[in-house]
Amino acid sequence: MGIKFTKYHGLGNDFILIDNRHDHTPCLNSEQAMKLCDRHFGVGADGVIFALPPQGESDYTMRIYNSDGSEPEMCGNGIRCLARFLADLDGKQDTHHTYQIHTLAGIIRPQLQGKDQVTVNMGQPYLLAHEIPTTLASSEEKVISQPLSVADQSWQVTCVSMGNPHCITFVDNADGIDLETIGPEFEHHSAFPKRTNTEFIEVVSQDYLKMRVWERGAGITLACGTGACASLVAAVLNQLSDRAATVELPGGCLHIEWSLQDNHVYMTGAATKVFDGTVAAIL
Ligand code: ZDP
Repeated sequence: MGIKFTKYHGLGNDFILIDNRHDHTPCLNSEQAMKLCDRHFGVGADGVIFALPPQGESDYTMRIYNSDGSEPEMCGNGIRCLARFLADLDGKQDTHHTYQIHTLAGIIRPQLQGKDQVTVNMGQPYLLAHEIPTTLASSEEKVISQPLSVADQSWQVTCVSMGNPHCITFVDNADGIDLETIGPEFEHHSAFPKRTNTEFIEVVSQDYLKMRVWERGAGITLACGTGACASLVAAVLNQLSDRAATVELPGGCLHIEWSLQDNHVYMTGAATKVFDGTVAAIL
C-alpha cells in the first residue's frame, strides 16, 4: 500500500502530482501534503497538486496545497505540470491539445506545445483592491505604484491578482534584495488580509524583466508562474515594459503576453517530468 505520485517541475518550481481522477476529494489532507513536501522527511516539493474529476464545463479539476499546507486559488507553473501529467495519463498523442481545468480561480486553459512546453491562457488579471485583496486603496480602486512601508523602508507597490494575490515592486537590482528577511514581512503585512506573494522586478529592457519571488505559503522558490504574469501586468501598468516580455526567474525564463484583444494573460514555459514514485502510507 502506498500513494503513487509523479514529480514534475516548472523552472525548478517543483510539485508532487497525484492522480485523483476517481474521487472529488483529494486522497491527502493538508497536513499529509505538508509532510510530503518536506525536503528532509518527505519527497520534497513546493506543493502537492491533485488531478480531480471535472466540475461544470471542464475536463478536470486542479487543487493544490502549498508546502505550508495552505491552499492557493491557482498555480501557474503547477498547471503546466498538470497538463503534461494529464497528457501522459490520457495517452494524448495530440501535441497541441488544450485542456479546460477547473480551479479556484475559474477555468484555466493550458495548451501543450510539442514535447515539453505549455502555453496557458491564465484568464484576465484582477486589479481592484477588493479583488486582490488589499486595504491599500478603497475597494473599487487600483493599486499602482503606491507607497507601502515594510521592514522600515518605503516601497512603491503595484497589486495584481491572477486569482491569487501578488504585490509587485520594481527595484534597481533584484539580486541585492534580502528576500529571506523582507519576503515574510510583505507576506504577513496587515495590508493583505489573505497574505500575499511578493515579486521584486528589475526592468532590464522593455521586453525583458528579471524577477525574484517570495511566495505566500512556500517562501523562496525558483519560479512562480502566476507571479511572472502579475509582474508583466504591473510593468505594463507602470509603463515600464511592452505587453509581451521574457521574464527571467532564478530557475529559467517564461514568455508572458498580456493580450490587448481579450485582456487575457498568456504564459509559455517548460514543464518537466522528473520521476515516478510511491510513498509509504505512513505519512
Ligand atoms: O498563491 C500562493 O499561495 C502561491 N504560493 C501558489 C503557488 C504559485 C506558483 N508558484 C505559480 O507558479 O503560480 C506555483
